[in-house]
Amino acid sequence: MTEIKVPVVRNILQANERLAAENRRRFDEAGIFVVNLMSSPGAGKTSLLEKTIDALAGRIGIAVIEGDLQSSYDAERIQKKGVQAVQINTDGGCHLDGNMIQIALESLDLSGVDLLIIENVGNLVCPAEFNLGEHEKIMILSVAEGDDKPVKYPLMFQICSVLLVNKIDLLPYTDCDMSKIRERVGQLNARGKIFEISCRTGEGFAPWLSWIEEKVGEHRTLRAGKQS
Ligand SMILES: Nc1nc2c(ncn2[C@@H]2O[C@H](COP(=O)(O)OP(=O)(O)OP(=O)(O)O)[C@@H](O)[C@H]2O)c(=O)[nH]1
Ligand SMILES: [Mg+2]
Repeated sequence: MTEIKVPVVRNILQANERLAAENRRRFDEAGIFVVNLMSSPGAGKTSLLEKTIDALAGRIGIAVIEGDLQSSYDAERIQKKGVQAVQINTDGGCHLDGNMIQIALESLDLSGVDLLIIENVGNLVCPAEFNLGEHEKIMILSVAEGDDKPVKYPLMFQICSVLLVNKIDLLPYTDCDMSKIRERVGQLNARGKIFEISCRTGEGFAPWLSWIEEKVGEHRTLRAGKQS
């Protein structure tokens, strides 16, 4: 059994890598900075998008791809902010892949878009395995999930360049120890950035917004260089 299963899994991942590379070429040609946003269900991905859109709208062209098993709730939340959003329903699938992103892109007008954020399916395991063509992988951990998550789900913490620790307004009501999160994530991923935030109160948002604006600026410069 294992002799059959392993090559099949490898082929799926290789096929996905080709599609992700095509997506990446397309994003680079357009000079769009693309983020793959991951977390367990309910950690605050859509809340982060809503607050980030509120802060950056008018200065940065934003589009969003939403991934969920079912429903269009999240895309509707984003559209209420006046931002283009397309919903992918995986119909039971636990992660997005390169092909789903290609199909979703057909429904987006990328002219004037500087930043494309892909909200992956809520899951700390499978999304870590599938590249989408993004420039950065970002994850959210909410304090209510516990400070042991980096130990239990190490791959996700290893591959993300930014960890947003959300719901810090709830810290007094949990036994989550922020120093343990920092220490455990540091052991897995010494170069990753950690921002402590609350999507409820807005605390800690300034450094996160500066980071994303800086990245968008870098990609705008690349785009301008290609056009000149
Ligand atoms: N107290 C508190 N609640 C928050 C915060 N951020 C998000 N929430 C709440 O957490 C719940 C889930 O937030 P969402 O933004 O929908 O989470 P999500 O990760 O997009 O969820 P899925 O898409 O279902 O995986 C909502 O009830 C939010 O209001 C926060 O910083 N503090
Ligand atoms: Mg969501």
